[in-house]
Amino acid sequence: MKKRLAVFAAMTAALCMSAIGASADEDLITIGFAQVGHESDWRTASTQSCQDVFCEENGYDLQFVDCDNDSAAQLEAVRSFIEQDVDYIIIDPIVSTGWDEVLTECEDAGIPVIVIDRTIDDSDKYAAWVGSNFTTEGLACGEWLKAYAEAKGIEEINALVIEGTTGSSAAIGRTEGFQEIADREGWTILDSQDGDFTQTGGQEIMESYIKSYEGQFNVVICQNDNEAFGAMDAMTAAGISYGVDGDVILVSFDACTAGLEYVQSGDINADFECNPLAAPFVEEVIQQLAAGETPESTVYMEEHWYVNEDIIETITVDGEEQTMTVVTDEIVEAQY
Ligand code: GZL
Repeated sequence: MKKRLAVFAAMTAALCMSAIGASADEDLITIGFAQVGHESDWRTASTQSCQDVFCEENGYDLQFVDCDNDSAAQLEAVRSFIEQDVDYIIIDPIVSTGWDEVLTECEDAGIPVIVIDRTIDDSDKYAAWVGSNFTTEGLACGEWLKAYAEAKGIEEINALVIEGTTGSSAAIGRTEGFQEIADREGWTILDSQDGDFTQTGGQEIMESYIKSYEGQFNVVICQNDNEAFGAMDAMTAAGISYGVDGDVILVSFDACTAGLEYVQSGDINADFECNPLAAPFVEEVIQQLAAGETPESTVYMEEHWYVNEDIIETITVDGEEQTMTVVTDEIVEAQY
């Protein structure tokens, strides 16, 4: 008898739990997130930010898809979210075009879309965008390099650029911004190729650059830290010195923890931050939408420009004075 009662009690408890679970699931806000991929430290932090905020404890059911840098897969992921009839869709667009058709489908399905990080340039059918100004990042890089070269008595700049993923607004903006300063200052950009924001890509492009341009370049611009790590490996293998005490000025973007550690050690001269922690700002947008309010259409993340030396304290970008921050242990400790 006791055994039957014990079994009955266990079955009842299981039914209750599943019922609670079911009703709790119905109360959760469902979010579909189509993420670029897993190509960099920056991307890992971006994904973690969303998973930390949009968790069940906070009242969310996050449907996460890692699109592995595949634009077709990303469109497919968004359409799967429409089929699931999620409450909101978050997109970090691998490339900035080819979006209007699927965003129209989201609009027709009555599902608000929030775009984060990279931009969509061929459609405005989304509620808000939360991210960084990539052109400003490129301009800041150029303005700092101008001031740094002058301070160091470097008269000629012969630069190699390792770009991010072709077609991504991050690569487009950083390239355009730096190119504007290079044109103004009469610098030579010997080459500019896509390293796909990966360490492997950075190393392979740098290896090919060394074959073609060894002895001709004194600046390498990597459009993210993982590319810079690869470029460092390639230059070290070729016996080329870089960084504060080297023959080549090495500049990066993102300023992830590992990148700032290399700035602090002097291997990377400067690192222009791109803040990946957008999720709290996205949640604010979702809460405004849920309350029937109209969110800001554009939300810029706060970012800093990091250096090893305190030679250049400020730069002026688009008429705005901006601080160059010397990396400290505390800054590295607190970074994403
Ligand atoms: C920029 C982001 C870029 C990072 C890279 O906002 O889209 O993609 O700079 C990442 O690290 O791969």
